Amino acid sequence: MNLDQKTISELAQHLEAAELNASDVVKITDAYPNMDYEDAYAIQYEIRKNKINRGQKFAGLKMGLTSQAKMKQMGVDTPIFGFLMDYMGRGDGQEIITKELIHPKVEPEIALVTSKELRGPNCSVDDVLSAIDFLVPAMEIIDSRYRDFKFDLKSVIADNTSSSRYVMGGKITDVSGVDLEHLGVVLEKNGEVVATGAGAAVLGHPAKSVAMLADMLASRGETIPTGTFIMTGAITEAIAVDVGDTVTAKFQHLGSVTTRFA
Ligand code: 0L1
Ligand code: MG
Repeated sequence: MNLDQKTISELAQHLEAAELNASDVVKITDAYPNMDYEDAYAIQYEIRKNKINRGQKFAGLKMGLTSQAKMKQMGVDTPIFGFLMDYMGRGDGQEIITKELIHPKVEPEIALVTSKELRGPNCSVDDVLSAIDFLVPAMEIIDSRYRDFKFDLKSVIADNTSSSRYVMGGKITDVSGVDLEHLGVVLEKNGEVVATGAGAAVLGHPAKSVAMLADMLASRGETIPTGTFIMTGAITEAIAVDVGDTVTAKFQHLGSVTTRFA
């Protein structure tokens, strides 16, 4: 680590204020070019701790940069993870208040809840498949706090991987008999198809994303506890949205999920 605790606390407050005030900032590595990945996750965990200390509830974990396209764009070969809080979550059909966000983009994701603890290293796709309680169709609304989504990997990890809102479908599905790799999704904005994809867009298999999460947490001495809600990563590119837009993700087998940007 290159940053001291005081700087980590200040940067956590700086990024969380940008989130809560919906006002963008420049990437933090501009002022702290020597910060490392450990510092970046330390800032993210500090933001999480501050929210919990203020009485908000931890709701789950998310994987980000899980597509080859996004990893290539960032020049990296590993994904990143962030956290979700209850205030970020919406049910199917519930609205999202657009003015609470800076420049939201929507991406369809397969979400799941675990039925067993998952522990890395060497967590496998089979380990994950045997630890899925149920699947949920979901959408993530990413909203980087960095101006024009201009960031580097360390800055975006500190900014909780752009997490801002997520919407869960109303139907849960047992994983048995569901081919997550080939599961198709269609993303519609205002009734028009804007993106399509399949589960394999997520690291080749959405369960691989959860296995990598368990492995990344293991390097921190953490596990994925039983009952954890996890968003596995975007199946399509992220689509920019504006006030008045209605977005629906239609998943094969899992059903659909809709939100409107009020
Ligand atoms: O969930 C994601 O894949 C987003 C990761 C952060 C990068 C971005 O904001 O595009
Ligand atoms: Mg995402």
